[in-house]
Amino acid sequence: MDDLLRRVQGRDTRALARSLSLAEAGDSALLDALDARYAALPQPSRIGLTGPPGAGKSTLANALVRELRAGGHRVALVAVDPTSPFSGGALLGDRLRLFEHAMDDEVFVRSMASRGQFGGLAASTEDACDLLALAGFDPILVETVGVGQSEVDIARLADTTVVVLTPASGDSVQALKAGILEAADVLVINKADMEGAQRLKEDLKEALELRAPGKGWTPPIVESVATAGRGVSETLESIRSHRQFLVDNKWMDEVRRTRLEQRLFELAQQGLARSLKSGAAAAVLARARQSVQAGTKSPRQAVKGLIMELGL
Ligand SMILES: Nc1nc2c(ncn2[C@@H]2O[C@H](COP(=O)(O)OP(=O)(O)O)[C@@H](O)[C@H]2O)c(=O)[nH]1
Ligand SMILES: [Mg+2]
Repeated sequence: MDDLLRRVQGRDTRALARSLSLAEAGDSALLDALDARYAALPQPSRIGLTGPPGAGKSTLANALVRELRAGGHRVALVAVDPTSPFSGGALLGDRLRLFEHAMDDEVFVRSMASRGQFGGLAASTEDACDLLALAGFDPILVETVGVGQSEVDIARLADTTVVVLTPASGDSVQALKAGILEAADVLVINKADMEGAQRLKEDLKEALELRAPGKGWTPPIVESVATAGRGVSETLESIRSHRQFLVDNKWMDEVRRTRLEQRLFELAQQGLARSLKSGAAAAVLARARQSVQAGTKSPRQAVKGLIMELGL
């Protein structure tokens, strides 16, 4: 494994692809080897892209990759689709993107369709980001579908979160409901070539004014037509401004601290849940289950007893 990671570090694309598959499968030898390099991992900037399905996230991400690449960056894109039924498979559009950049060692595109067997979506995406960092990619773009919890997940994964909306499907109302605005550092109205873009912009401005005062950053609203490359440099410019804002106000460290804290907590929860199913704890859990099934204890009482008995 150490040899594999040395090759990743040496920017071997095949080794990187293989290590990502192993990490996704929760391979403990790989993850241990990665952890052994933890202190020396580079800290590339991470850009999240989220929004409803069909908003044009992939199209925009692809355009951003092209622009970053032209600017001399070595850039990676991870597309995570928690709604996708297949594991490890890539959607057609993603395959096309893989193809576009196939001959370019300075661009790496990867789809992650599975939730990861050992841990949540966020956990395996974090590992993927670490491996890409090891391979020298900077920045790393992470695209996720903004459904349910995932936009919150991505907000903590990324230094800057770009929320992509479109006038096509009455997204602004939806966005407010899902709390997607709270996650946004940059707002993109994509498909600005379609009717309703101005209306959506007004709605978003209004919503931003109602938003709880943050750390002094108001998300800029960028209009784009990703298919025509319009608004791509403006999006990139807004991302850079947000990053500069984080640096200038010394927020970057806090962003990373919060991320580490949440990652630690998530891994602790997973670890505890796993150890509950084995060894001495398993017997305690079995007894708790019996008393709940016999009706002598409520589930809450049983858990309280279990936690006491385990000394937690
Ligand atoms: N009219 C128009 N169509 C777009 C634009 N951007 C993307 N699309 C189209 O919208 C569809 C969904 O795009 P995709 O990038 O796959 O969306 P994602 O699900 O958010 O990743 C595709 O058919 C794109 O060609 C745009 O700016 N204007
Ligand atoms: Mg997509």
